[in-house]
Amino acid sequence: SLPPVLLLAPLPDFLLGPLREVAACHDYFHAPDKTALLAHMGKDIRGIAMAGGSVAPVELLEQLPNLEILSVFGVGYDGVPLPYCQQRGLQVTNTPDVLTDDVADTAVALVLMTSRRLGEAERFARAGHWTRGPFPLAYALRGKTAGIIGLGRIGKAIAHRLSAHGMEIAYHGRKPQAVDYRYCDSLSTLAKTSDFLIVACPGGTETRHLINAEVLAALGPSGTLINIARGSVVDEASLIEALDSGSLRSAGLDVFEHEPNIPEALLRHERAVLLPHLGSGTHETRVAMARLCVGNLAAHFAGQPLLTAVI
Ligand code: 8YV
Repeated sequence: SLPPVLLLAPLPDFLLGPLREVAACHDYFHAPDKTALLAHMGKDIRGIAMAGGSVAPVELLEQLPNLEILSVFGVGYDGVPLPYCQQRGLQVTNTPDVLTDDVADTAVALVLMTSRRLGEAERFARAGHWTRGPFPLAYALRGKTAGIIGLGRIGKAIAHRLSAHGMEIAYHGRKPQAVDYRYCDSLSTLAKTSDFLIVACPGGTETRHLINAEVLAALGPSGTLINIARGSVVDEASLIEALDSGSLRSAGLDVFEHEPNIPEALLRHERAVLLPHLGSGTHETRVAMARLCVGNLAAHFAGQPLLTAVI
């Protein structure tokens, strides 16, 4: 019989198909009675499959005494309580690298959409306003500074792309790296120096509300905030205030604090470009992510080395 695996998120068919060949899937996310499912299956569950944005609370993991592995369908594992997993000897895997290019492309798209006001321009054209006069001028990228928070794999791919657009690159992270970009040892220095502040760091408690009113004030009235990482990194209330008061020019967001819910104040804001967390959302990348997510579970249950282990 196949090892029982609990599904904590809605997962695509091209993941579930191959997963069902190596595991018996129990859909916790869609279960009408989660308590009954846990009472019935909890002690047998050996694996978890979840998405990047989903959460595996300790209280749930406590009810799975035979759990061995959590496989995240995403690179971000901020929904996994890592210290608890470490202490219990649970394995955790994610899907790095395969999504780097698509997420970086999404960041560049948001930079272009905000700087050139492409969303507004598209709405303008569709509404037939062009016949009454031209769309207002926007802002160029050449010579502007992109400040990247978190120069990891995705941050570097964003830096590479934006350099090709003629932008200066600065970054902030835990430590300087052997790269040609300018390191800023504080977030407010980075924000002050940046025209576009780009969030590309992990989510979780350590980075919660890193982008607060003070950082947004340092970014200033000609600044733009871009977030392709996690909604939790940005204090959304402060962001809305900054946009409303004009102390920030614009924002390009693929992630939100309480997604899929987006605050009304952002929905109605002309200078906010909003995407529904689609950074890695291409056929090619999601299939590659699914292969890793299932491959890690399959490898574990076959007693083979994990493909992409976090711990
Ligand atoms: C996905 C993500 O949206 O990789 C991540 O951390 O947030 C995204 O790639 C998600 O994991 C797929 O549902």
